[in-house]
Amino acid sequence: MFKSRFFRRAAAFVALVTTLFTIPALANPLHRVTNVSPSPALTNEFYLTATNFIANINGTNVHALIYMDDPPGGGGVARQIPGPLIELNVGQMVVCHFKNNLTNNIEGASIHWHGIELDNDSDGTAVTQDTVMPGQTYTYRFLVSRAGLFWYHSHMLPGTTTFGGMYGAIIVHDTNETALIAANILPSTNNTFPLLMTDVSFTNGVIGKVITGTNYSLNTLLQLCENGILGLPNGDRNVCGAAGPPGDIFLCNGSVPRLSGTFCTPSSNSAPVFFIGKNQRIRLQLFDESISRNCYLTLHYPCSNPSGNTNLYHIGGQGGLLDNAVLDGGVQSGYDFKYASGTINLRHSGLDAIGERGSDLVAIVIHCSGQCAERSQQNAVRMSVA
Ligand SMILES: [Cu+2]
Repeated sequence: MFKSRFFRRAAAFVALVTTLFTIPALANPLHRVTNVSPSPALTNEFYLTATNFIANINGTNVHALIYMDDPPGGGGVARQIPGPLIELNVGQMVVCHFKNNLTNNIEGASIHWHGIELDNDSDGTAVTQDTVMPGQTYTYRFLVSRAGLFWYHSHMLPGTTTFGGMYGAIIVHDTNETALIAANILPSTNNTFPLLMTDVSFTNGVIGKVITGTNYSLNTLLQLCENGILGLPNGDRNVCGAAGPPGDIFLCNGSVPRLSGTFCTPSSNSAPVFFIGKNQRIRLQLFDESISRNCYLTLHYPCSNPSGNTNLYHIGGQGGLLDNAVLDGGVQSGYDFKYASGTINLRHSGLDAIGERGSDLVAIVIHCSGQCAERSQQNAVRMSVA
């Protein structure tokens, strides 16, 4: 149970403030996968197809790989990086009809439901299942047992497909969360924003990494490295350090987060900027779906010295909601986080035991007086990424 006194007080305060019109976030919106089940409350049944896709990244057309929402008869959500958002409730059955339509995909593909407990025949990893080759299909079925922030990706040789754009977010709700939102302890769903972060590198529109003028896919780099270590033909130990470092273009919900236009009047492709009524709270559901990048994030306000509480509070993640909101960062109990208190460092990997792929955060958006005059009843907040 999430029971922060801090947020109970904040909720009481917010209830006294006039509710103001809120403009939707300007970050690329995520769209929910199409649930075709005749009993949608009980079962979320959908069709995902792995397909090649031309994505425009920073003005360049790039040969990406995506999961597309592909219900029979058409009408799915627009193709984009990332794949469609899968929003579930605890107790719901998931039935996912997967099809691999990728070209030049020698390792095949799958869907691994990262962080969700399920049986081996729906796990989608190479240790439990055969790969789904181009032209083949597979149906995954599982019961959702636990709330939290999760993600999905292919897990056969996942380097190339994940780096190429094949990933998406899974958000699992439970009745505890619903009650906390209804009681105004957690921010409303209108003020809740999922943000999926990852990175990519490409040359001439082909995703991969360049070494001495040649663009290699991640899987090719790994194969060259492994062959080199084993002394096999077609090996090259010199590439071993190249697959791991982060891609050089950072993506948030599939677009490059930069401020186009002004802070108060950003252009439509600016991401991620939010306009929120005075003193309301926002909830950010952050996902780090990159191969190796950690994301350092802080909130920015359109005034130079915002007074008041500008912290991001950690309220949960892959394990569901915490019992209490906590501040990350700074020095706590003698431990130096090496990043500022009230900011977030989202780690890509569980290898260091404290890494997490998903983080649930809350912030109170303070009022910056005199700024954003054309939106005098609103504040802009912007995430920055380092
Ligand atoms: Cu995973």
